[in-house]
Amino acid sequence: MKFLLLLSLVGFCWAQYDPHTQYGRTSIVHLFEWRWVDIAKECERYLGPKGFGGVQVSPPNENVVIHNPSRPWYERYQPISYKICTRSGNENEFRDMVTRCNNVGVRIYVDAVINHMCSTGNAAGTSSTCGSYYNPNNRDFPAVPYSGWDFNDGKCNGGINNYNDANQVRNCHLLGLLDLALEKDYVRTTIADYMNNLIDIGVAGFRLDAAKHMWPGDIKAILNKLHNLNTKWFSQGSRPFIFQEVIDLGNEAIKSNEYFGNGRVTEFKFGAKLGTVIRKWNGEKMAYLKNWGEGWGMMPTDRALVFVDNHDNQRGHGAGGASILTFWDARLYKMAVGFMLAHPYGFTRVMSSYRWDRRFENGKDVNDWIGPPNNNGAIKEVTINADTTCGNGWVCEHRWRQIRNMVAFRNVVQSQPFANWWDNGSNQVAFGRGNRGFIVFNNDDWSLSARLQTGLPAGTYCDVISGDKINGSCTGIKVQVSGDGTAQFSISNSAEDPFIAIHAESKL
Ligand code: AAO
Repeated sequence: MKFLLLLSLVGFCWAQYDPHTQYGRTSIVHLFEWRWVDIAKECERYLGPKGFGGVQVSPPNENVVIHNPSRPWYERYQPISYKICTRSGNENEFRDMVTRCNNVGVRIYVDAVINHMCSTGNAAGTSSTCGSYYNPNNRDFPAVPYSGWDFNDGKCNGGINNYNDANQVRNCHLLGLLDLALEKDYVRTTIADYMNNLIDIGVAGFRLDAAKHMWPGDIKAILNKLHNLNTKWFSQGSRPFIFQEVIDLGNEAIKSNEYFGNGRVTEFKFGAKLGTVIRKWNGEKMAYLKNWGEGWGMMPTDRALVFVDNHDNQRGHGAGGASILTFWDARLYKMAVGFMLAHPYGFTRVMSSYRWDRRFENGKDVNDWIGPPNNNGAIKEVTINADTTCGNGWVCEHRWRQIRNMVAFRNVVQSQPFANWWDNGSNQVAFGRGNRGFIVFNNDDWSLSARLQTGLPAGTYCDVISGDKINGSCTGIKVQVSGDGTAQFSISNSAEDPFIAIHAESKL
């Protein structure tokens, strides 16, 4: 019995579903296109102190350099070799980042592009971030090395025309990208060597790019070759955290649950549906969020990696469509991220973006390719303004007070049950997490005024959306919880942020 208990404990704590964040840290942030030197500094000056659990970094391996258009962000999804050598920095800088972040309790998760190499559309040459030669036409990548034998051309030589055909999706060329033959032991070992190098450096896990385009069994075979995490920072026997990018909105051949055996899976329904609700499209109302999560046809909470937007669908790539909320719709976006972070469903990832010259023609952003802020191609430093926001074109949503404070809220209410739901039948809703936190939203076109059961002990609490608790006093709205746990809430529909959140550590 004791042994079984221990086994299940081991299964939970050391397995591929566990992000291995430090105790009390419950979210990660995607620092899209940041340089390693900036991430190292951000871990020390911000993410560690503010309770972030980890960072998803852009692909660290050598990629093709595209000049037309000029240095798009997406060139990083076209690998040339597994050398750690990109616009974000070299291997020494990567190692320094991993060490410094781990030392302040912030984990690093690598975006692993292992389904394919670069596109057939690139001419042979050395236009790559480390100068390695490649010839896509001959399937020649000597810096790995891969040759014609290592690709799936024998099974399929063209693109994916039908997402209802699993064979096509997994054997053909996604977007013209050369599809690796992951059933070959040489290819599996080569990829595992790359990932093991990163594990030994100290990363905590991986996002598996385009996992939908790989057979789950091939992924499993690669994962079986991976080392345990570095014992300098992780307990003995810890397995790398795995989250697989599988887009399953419910209408195609490939299902998320085929991948559960390997690790967590990205839940794309989450952002698409939450965006629809907060925008009040299709007759949706926040009141319907009462059974959010599995009740909305989403995967089991312990398998889900959730987010409001990602680097693809914030610019019209990938899936989710126009309902996806992003920093461009800041007011609604903050509510959506606040809802995500307050709600117990899934493991949460916050997006952190850069601004670009968005320009719509016929409903499509023709500048969806624009890369990060740069000087002649070199990524610009993330500078920090006096008011703690970022400069040089970096949006840093994770530094917005409302978002940063909700990351802390989620830490404070960790493992507390969903409780005290209230709604007005429309778009005014509230819920708590046990006796540790409570949040109220007004997304109606009229004011909210209600006395609600918060579940919290009596006292005066600081609303962490409109302000901060600093040195025992509150720079925002104060909320009085009485002895019976109820409090009066008033939220104008024209408030800058029409929601209020209080928690055990915002008590004055
Ligand atoms: C670039 C150019 C291409 C060119 C290529 C090669 O844009 O025109 O052919 O170079 O020269 C990123 C960029 C791509 C870029 C690529 C390589 O997004 O634009 O291509 O780098 O540089 C599919 C995959 C998914 C993938 C997503 C973008 O399933 O894995 O496309 N995401 C990851 C990364 C992404 C990266 C790659 C993969 C490649 O996050 O950044 O690409 O490494 C359906 C399917 C989805 C499918 C979408 C889009 O979705 O379900 O699986 O995603 O189509 O093709 C409704 C439906 C929904 C549907 C959606 C869109 O919402 O309900 O199911 O419509 O039709």
